[in-house]
Amino acid sequence: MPYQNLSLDERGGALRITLARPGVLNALSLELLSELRTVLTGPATDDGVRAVLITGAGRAFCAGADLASTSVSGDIGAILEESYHPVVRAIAALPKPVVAGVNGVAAGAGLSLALACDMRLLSDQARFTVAFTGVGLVMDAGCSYFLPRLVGLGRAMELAVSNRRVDAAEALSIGLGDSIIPAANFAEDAFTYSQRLAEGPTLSYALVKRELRASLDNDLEAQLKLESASQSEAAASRDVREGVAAFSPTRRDDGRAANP
Ligand code: T3D
Repeated sequence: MPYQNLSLDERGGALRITLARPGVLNALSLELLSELRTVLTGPATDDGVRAVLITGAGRAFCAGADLASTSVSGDIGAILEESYHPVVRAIAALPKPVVAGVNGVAAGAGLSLALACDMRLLSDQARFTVAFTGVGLVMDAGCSYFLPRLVGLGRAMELAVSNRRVDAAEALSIGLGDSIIPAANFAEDAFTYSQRLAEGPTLSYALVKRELRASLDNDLEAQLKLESASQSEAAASRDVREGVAAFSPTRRDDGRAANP
């Protein structure tokens, strides 16, 4: 299926989704959001896809809502529910790691999109600005849920009212990013990073994603229950049999095997 606002490529079980409106810093038109939702609830759910990378074409990750095509005087609540929330929910629901490859600036709902992902891999040219209050709006598309959980309440408030630009080094130090790689070969290196995730134990990663996301809201008792249930599921999988067998004395080739 052809997409007008995204490009897709797949390698070694990793699906790369590139937001492709570089002339407007990959700003989110309703068409782009609709295509993103289609991919996240379609091709990205295929069993052969074991990791997803979302990144941006050109010098930006995403500048947020397309302010040139969006009317902020209409029923924004309905627009959010119809166009933005399905994307945020689809990322949460995918049972595989979804990485934001933040190649450049992420602003407003572009920041929200990066925060909705499971991890944020930053180019050394990445920068963030909350931006919403700069145009008289408030955080949306999950920003007010994820941001304080990642950076703390006070810092989230400070970022939201100042709209100052946070560079990659600061983003890493406050928990907005998880690692930084050089911009020079970012598109390729971020794809390789996602491919490595795709080679890992997919069920294990899916269950860890479920545990971590649930921990944002669960109390200790609920989380302990979820860990037990998740561990039982993981323990029944082929990945765990292979992983544990690698430590079995009968498989050792260093001459120290216990049971000849
Ligand atoms: O109804 C709804 O959908 C409401 C939902 C709202 C959610 C939101 O996301 S609200 C927040 C929206 N985003 C912003 O307010 C950010 C606006 N952009 C900026 O502040 C700056 O562009 C950046 C900090 C992101 C980058 O600055 P810089 O100096 O690197 O680039 P620039 O020169 O400002 O922008 C380059 C071009 O992209 C420029 O077009 P031109 O002059 O080259 O033809 C600029 O107009 C365009 N652009 C940047 N951001 C947007 C945009 N076009 C449309 N929408 C944008 N958000």
